[in-house]
Amino acid sequence: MNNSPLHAVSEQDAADYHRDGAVCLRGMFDADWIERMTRAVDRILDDPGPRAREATRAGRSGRFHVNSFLWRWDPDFRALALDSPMIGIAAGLLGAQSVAFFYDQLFVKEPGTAEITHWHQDLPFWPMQGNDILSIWLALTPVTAASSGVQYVAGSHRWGKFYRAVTPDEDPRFTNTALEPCPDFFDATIRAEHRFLTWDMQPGDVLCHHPLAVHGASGNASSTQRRIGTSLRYTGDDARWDPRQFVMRVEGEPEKGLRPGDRPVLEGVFPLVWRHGGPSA
Ligand SMILES: O=C(O)CCC(=O)C(=O)O
Repeated sequence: MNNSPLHAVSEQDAADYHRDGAVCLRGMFDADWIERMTRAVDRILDDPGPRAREATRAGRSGRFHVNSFLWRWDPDFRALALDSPMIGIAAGLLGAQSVAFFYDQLFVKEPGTAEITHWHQDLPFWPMQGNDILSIWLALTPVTAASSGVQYVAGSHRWGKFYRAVTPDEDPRFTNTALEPCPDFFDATIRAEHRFLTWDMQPGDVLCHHPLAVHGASGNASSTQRRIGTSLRYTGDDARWDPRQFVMRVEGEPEKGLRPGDRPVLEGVFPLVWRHGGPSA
């Protein structure tokens, strides 16, 4: 099982990430990781734990399962978060003095799942501010545009927009009506005005995206192929704790150890995973 990425993050990868807000890095995890995490996901689908959400509407086919903070109780997700190629990828793309783990999410769409992933930016959901917050979406199955590959609006992280958050199950607790809704980039007229990024992926490939990159995904039109992605988020130098209204609750009571404006690094909650020139914490 590889602990460093199978390929170093290149200057070109970093340039693509900064220009477009998203980049696909191929073959970063070996087959042992994929097997281990696929087994972990099977276990979690059977016994999903406290933060699971089923985003499949009543009467619709398939299953859209969303889960989070798995690292806090599942040993395989914990290893993925704290001791895996994720760390080298985050350090390589964030270019930070140090990197801390934020949280994980799991997105499973069974074959025939109609539910889309709404177009959104991540930062409006989070009690954080800053540009140095990287999401690394690891494919655990083959993924194509038709089987719900994540799509990005190229360059949208630089628009200066902060769109209203909409969760996969449209939870009203996130709905801040003071914010502008995110346009529907599936609409052909809107679509014609933008450049989109999406990649066919193999297990072990990762997508890396900026917290303000607009992204979404179709349903899973495949009748045979489950689609599994798990997104792990890491923070770098300019990330700041910002526990405002309409944002998700973080496990581990970070409000007891952090004040607004602090760098989100906190033992047991936001663990430091890498330091420039030093051993991992
Ligand atoms: O996998 C999906 O459908 C959504 C992924 C996503 O929104 C994310 O990783 O931020």
